[in-house]
Amino acid sequence: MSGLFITFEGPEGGGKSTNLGVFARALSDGGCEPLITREPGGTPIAERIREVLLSHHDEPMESDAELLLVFAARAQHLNSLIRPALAQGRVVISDRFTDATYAYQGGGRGIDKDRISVLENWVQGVLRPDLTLVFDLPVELGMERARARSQLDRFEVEEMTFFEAVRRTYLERAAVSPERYRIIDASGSLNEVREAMQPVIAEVLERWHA
Ligand code: Z5A
Repeated sequence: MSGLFITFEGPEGGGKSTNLGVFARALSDGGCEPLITREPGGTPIAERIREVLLSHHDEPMESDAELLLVFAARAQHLNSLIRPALAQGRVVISDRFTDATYAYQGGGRGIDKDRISVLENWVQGVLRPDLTLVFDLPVELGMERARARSQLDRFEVEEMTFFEAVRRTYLERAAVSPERYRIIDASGSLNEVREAMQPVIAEVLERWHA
C-alpha cells in the first residue's frame, strides 16, 4: 500500500464531520486531493447496512448482530473502496473506522475487545490507519451539540454511562499508541479546533510529499 490512511474519530458531537471538510480542503490546497469516506457506509451496500445500524427498530438489536453488521459494512467498504484507493497511492480519510468499534461496541456495549480483534484481523488483515485524529470533548457538551443538530439516532439515545465509556475507550487507545493518534481538543470554538488541526495538516502534507 503506498497511500496514506487517515481516520477521524471521537465521541458524539466532536465536530468530526464539520472539520473533515476543512482538513480535506487544506490538503487539496497543499497539492494532495484526498478521498473522503465514512463508516458505517462509504459504498451503496455499506450505506444500506448503515441505515439498519442507525435506525430505530421495534425489536432491540443484539450486540453481536450490531458488531457483525459493522464488520460486514467494513468488509464491503474496505475491499471495494479503501484498498483500491490506497493501492493507487491516494490519501484516504474516513469519518470513523475500527476505533469506533472498540469504543461503541467494546466500551459502550461491553463486548470483549479480543472478540473485536478477531474480526479486525479477519476483515482487515494487517491494514490499520496510519494516523487517527480523535476529536475529544466532555460527553455533556457533545450530546448538547448532537441534540441541537438533528433527531437522535439509535446510538445517540443511549445513557450517559455509555458515552462516558465510549470517550474513555478512545482516550485509552490513544494513550497506548501515541505514534498513531493525535488528540484534538474539540471543546473550544470552531476556530480553535481548526487551529489545533494545523500541525496535523502540516504533518500529513510533509509525509505525503516525502
Ligand atoms: N458506529 C459504531 O457503533 N461502530 C462503528 O464501528 C462505527 C460507527 C464505524 C454513526 O457515526 C454512528 O455509528 C456513531 C457510532 C456508530 N454513533 N452515533 N450516533 P457518525 O460519525 O456517522 O455520526 P455521529 O457519530 O452521529 O456524528 P457525531 O459524532 O454526532 O457528529 P460529529 O461528526 O462529530 O460532529 P458534527 O456533525 O461535525 O457536529 C455536530 C454539531 O456540533 C453540528 O451542528 C456542528 O455545527 C456543531 N459543532 C461542531 N463543532 C463545534 C464547535 N467547535 N463549536 C460549536 N459547535 C460545533
